[in-house]
Amino acid sequence: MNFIYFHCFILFISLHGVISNRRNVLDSRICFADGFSFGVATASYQIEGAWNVSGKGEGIWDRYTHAHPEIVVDRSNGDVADGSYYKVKKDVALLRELGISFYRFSIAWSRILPNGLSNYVNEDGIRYYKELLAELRRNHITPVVTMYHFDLPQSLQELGGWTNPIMAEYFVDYARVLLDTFGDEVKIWLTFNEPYTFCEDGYGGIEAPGANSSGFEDYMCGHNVLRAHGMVYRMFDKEYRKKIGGHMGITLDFSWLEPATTSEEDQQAAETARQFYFGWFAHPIFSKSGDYPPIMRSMIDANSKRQGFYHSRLPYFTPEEVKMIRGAYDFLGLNHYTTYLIKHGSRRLGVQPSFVDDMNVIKFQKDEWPKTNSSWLKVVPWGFRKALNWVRLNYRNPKTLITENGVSFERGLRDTKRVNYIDSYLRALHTAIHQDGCLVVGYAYWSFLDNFEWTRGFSERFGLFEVDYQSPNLTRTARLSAKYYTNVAKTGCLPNNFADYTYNTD
Ligand code: PNW
Repeated sequence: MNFIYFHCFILFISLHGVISNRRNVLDSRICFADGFSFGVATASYQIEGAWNVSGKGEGIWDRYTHAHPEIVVDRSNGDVADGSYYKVKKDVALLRELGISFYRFSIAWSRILPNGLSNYVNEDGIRYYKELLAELRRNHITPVVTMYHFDLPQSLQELGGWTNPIMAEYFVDYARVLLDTFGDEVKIWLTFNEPYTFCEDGYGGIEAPGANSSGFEDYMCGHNVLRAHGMVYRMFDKEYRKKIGGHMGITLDFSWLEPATTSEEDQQAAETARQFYFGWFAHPIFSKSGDYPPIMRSMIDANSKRQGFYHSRLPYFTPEEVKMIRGAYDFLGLNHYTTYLIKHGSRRLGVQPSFVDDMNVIKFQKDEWPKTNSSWLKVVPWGFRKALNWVRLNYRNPKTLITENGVSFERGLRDTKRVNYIDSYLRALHTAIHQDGCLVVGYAYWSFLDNFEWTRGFSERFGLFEVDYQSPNLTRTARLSAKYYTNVAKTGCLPNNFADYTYNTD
């Protein structure tokens, strides 16, 4: 068995439920199974920089941050970011130091296809990712590759971006280039990162491309992204699986949504919210019946009618599309950061029509929950366990890879709060696996490095490594959490001597 196959084997044929034999009977540490993998995650626009170098085409985040610097809190952009485009050797050396077994990164569509279309391939883009893959291979780190992490080529945005049904076909062409070019090296693929986030925030809100058309364009985007995902998965299954092997999934984000009270109304509202926020993309792919969640279908259809539309604002799939999309996965990539409380929205809320209005719930967080440097992110580890169990119960316990979990705090290397966050979330994950039976095969911390956090610029730092944006070579320095995570990745166990990571600096 060659090396890459071996790693995929280890990652995916997980020794689910088998307690690690790394320790002896007197060892009371919490340990993950031997087959469980630890990794870290990043995304192209957030770390690469080199936005217009060596033939790369313009992406929507290039255009958006240049045209509207005021949208980003510190008026920054990803022009330079972490300069990872120039630091393949350095970054992989740090990954190796971490002792992790996989690295999740994304490919910038416009670096490979500058115009978004497959008739012109940018050789330097291919060179860059090939170099990265070769370096990972040399260091025995398995690549997990996201095809699309928010950065559509600007030329395709001019055609309406994800609101245009033809985007699904262009995405298939792009995926074909990736599978043909990198399929020998990459065996674990994710089509999309967080369609909810880029459809709702990008087409329903003010993240790039900033369409700000909630209740319309967000649903169009979601519809075409689901079609695109299904089409790429079917192509992979039919034309590539036998030839190159591998596994394909999609990454969805799921913040746990807990009813604010025990009232029937709030329980109902929380379940509706889960179906809207997560089921929107999960139900068509992972449920037995496929298609949009019934509650989403009926509420948006009814609202559309009441608002005087002849057609529902939520598009309909053809029966063939339902079938194509249903079951289009080998595994689920899950991003989880935080938890919200949900109350029934007894009055119509804000703008009509909109996604939030369609759902008719009120979402908030408890003031007592520990704060972080991201306004949306409170530390609630028990929500992770609940989210994983909801997935297990609703979608027949799919094989799951945690593709992101992480937290932002202020600058500084003594990040004891981050160590606490990771440790508490890993404990919740361990319980979900070993007590509840959730089939989770690996975990990636977000993020490897501090990076460009979209409209929050460089103000929110998620890295295990701090990046000094003042220094000309963008110096990376390990935080305490890097030391903690290295220990976890190397031993597969959560340390008992937690104090080592909370009070000492070296
Ligand atoms: C993720 N929420 O998005 C993205 O995949 C990353 O690119 C990003 O850097 C990371 O989070 C940290 O911000 C999310 O509100 C944005 O729960 C918001 C939420 C979750 C994920």
